[in-house]
Amino acid sequence: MLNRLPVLIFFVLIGSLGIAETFEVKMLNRGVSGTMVFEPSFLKVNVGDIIKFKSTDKGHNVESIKGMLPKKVKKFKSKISDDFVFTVPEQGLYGIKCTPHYRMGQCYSVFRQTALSHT
Ligand SMILES: [Cu+2]
Repeated sequence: MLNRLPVLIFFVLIGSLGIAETFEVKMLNRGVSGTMVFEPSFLKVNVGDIIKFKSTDKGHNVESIKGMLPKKVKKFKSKISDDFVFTVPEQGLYGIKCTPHYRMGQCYSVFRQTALSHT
């Protein structure tokens, strides 16, 4: 169910010894997993890796989800229909949403449950 939401979750693990990798995430009106999605909707990355959010379809953006960022990382939000590049600063769990589409469907309650289970 999570992969149908306009949300990207990624984990950052400690112990990266290699060269930083670059990942591309598309913001889409329709993807393999449904409408209004990030593809991929899940990433496992290392500190220093770069995530490029591509505004493949217009009308989307990237915003950190309150309570779903490592403590030292400041919240962030991109402009609608703009590409956004994020360099991963800390290990931990990151929740990213598309601001205009986050409240569509039942995604909000799902993410409350997820957030509560981590507290
Ligand atoms: Cu969107």
